[in-house]
Amino acid sequence: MNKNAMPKEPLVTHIYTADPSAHVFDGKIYIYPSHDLDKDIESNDNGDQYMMEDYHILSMDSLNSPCIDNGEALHLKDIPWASKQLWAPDAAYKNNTYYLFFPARDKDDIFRLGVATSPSPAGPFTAQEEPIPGSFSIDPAVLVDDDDRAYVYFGGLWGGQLEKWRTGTYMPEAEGPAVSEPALGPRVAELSGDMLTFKEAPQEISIIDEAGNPILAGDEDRRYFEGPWVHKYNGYYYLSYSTGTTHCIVYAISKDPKGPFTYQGKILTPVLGWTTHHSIVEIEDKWYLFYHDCSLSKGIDNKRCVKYTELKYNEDGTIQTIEPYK
Ligand code: FUB
Repeated sequence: MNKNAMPKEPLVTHIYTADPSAHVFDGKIYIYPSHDLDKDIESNDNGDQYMMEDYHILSMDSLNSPCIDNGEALHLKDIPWASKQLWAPDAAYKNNTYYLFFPARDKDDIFRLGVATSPSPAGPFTAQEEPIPGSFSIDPAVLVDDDDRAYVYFGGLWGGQLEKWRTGTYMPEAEGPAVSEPALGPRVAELSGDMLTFKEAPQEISIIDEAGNPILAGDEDRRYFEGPWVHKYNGYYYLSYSTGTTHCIVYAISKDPKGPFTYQGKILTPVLGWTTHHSIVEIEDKWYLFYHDCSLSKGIDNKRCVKYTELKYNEDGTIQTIEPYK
């Protein structure tokens, strides 16, 4: 039996987990993480060390309950179009169905986004035959808005290939913008009613500073790298994301789900390990940050573990910065 999940401790220790997307479905907490392999793989900037092959969904009756591993929910071999690297997933509920959104490389080594469906939030999930038409890059995060419209946010630099889509088509040799140019933003697309396709071509999200100027590519403390998450608080959309090379989770806010988003500050200072990836969810009138670090493997980048901690707002709606080891 797993112990009760304690704040800032690994939720599970029998497998390595990362990139937690947490939701409350049917009164229970479900966490959709990546499942890191227990394999020693040399790290590189392309992310070849993240060779994940399946998803396991975690659940808790409440934050005072043990965290359960519901077993294998989807395996690479059951995704007809995918070849490798099941990276950070997310889930959504609509049409009496649970949808698992995930990135994987296709047979041409290009990252695409896939969808799988299940009648149960814990799976097992059945993948669609093809990736979402027109999809690319990594880290899908889905917001089902109060008016029932659903948006998928996605994109990641370097191994996530976002630089290669600057012109709208895949250019294998393309590089990112110069340091003095606006940084690449995450992409957003509204989903169709059946949640299986984009309703429109993805748009780039603009992240700006207080003066309305775009955050520049050289501003590595604030520019978008990967791992978008959008939640709503007091009528504002909060876009949070990883800054990659500077290893923080930061956020920007907007009145519109498609932005522009105005940069606000840091949510999480660096954790042990190169990557940082999170989600933000309200549970029984309090807010929580789910995140990962590499403490379970004592610092091995591709062997991560999922944790949570409370997240607090100031009266003006800004978020208090969390230091993971205090
Ligand atoms: O887990 C693989 C990749 O590492 C994710 O897709 C990124 O967000 C980073 O956490």
